[in-house]
Amino acid sequence: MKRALITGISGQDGSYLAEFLLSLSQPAYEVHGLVRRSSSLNRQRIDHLFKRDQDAHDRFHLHYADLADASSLSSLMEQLRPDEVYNLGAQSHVRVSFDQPLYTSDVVGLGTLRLLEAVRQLNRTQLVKFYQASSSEMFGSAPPPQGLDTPFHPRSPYACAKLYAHWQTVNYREAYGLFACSGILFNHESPRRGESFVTRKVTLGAARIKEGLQRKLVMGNLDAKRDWGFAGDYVRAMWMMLQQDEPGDYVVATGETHSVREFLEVAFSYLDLDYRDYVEFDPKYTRPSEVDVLLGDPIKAREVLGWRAEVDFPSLVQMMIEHDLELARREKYALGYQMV
Ligand code: NAP
Ligand code: F7E
Repeated sequence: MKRALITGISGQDGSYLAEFLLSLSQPAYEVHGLVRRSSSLNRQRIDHLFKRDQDAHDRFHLHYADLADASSLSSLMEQLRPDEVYNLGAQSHVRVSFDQPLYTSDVVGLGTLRLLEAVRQLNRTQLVKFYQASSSEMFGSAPPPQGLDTPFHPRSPYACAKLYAHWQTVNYREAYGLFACSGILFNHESPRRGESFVTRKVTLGAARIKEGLQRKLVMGNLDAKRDWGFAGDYVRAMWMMLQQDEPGDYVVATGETHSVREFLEVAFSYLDLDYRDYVEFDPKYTRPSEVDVLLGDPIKAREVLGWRAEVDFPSLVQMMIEHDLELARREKYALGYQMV
């Protein structure tokens, strides 16, 4: 039985990764997640993992700790002695990072270093493999396509902090021989995506408009282009990186790019609506410095890991729209019920 520790387990990727690891049998995994204390519980994405079969339930555990608190990380590492550590925890919203640059840098940048230090101590007595959730935002304004040889040019406090964490990961590999991998993942989405990221904002908004629960959708820059894949596909790549003989860095992407406007068009048209009748602009949703075009080159992931994205753009939009339409219908039903 292998033991994995995941930071950010309550987030989109953490939930899919935990689900994936628990589904494996050769080897089977015991999955430990780091959660931080909040005044109300925030476990909607992982609740179902406790309700699976008894066997999976017994192999799934949560622990209080925080990337801002080094002592909690080293205690956890000492107590659990994991074989694999996946660092997915982050203040992951790019727009918010302009409002909270110091906090974002602390959790995303120094938080990774705190965790790497705890891993380095444990690695003296046993092999610990480390995965760092790096981001295509690190490429920023570098012209597309962006691959492992593309120079970085970050355009937000979030991206600068991720770049710091990326280089610390590379340096811990080179300086201490740590089995540390940096996965540079392009945008990946799902029905579990946070509601304030653009794809989910669109699919939730379109579904609520369809059901008469909302009249308009207020957005920022519709010309930005992103390489959007499905989160469920991307967590497989994280695991594959740690199963190689040698550690390394990888770009994980679909190799296709679409604008926010195209996403709107496809999403609304699934519901027989024209987005132009509903979308309004507000500069508060723009960023002081934007990343215009992201388009990844995942050649190494394809050739070395044998990984490729299985869900294409139209299927991803459809999956998210169908999920959010069901949510909107339930919301409408609950509202009607309250009025009776
Ligand atoms: P997400 O849904 O925003 O989840 C972030 C997770 O980090 C949540 O579980 C959150 O916990 C946790 N967290 C936040 N602050 C923390 C702290 N101080 N200590 C410990 N945990 C903390 O993000 P995601 O989309 O799953 O992304 C996973 C990782 O990949 C992140 O590092 C993100 O920056 C990176 N990434 C994402 C993408 C993408 O397109 N999704 C692409 C490239 C890289 P709470 O639930 O308590 O808030
Ligand atoms: O924005 C534009 C916005 O917030 C995408 C994170 O997971 O992926 C994500 O970062 C684009 C940007 O994601 C709205 O200006 C227009 O150009 O969904 P997003 P992101 O900034 O690309 C990377 C890879 C990460 O690592 C991050 O953690 O959409 N946009 N109008 C809007 N964006 C938002 N959020 N809201 C709007 O109303």
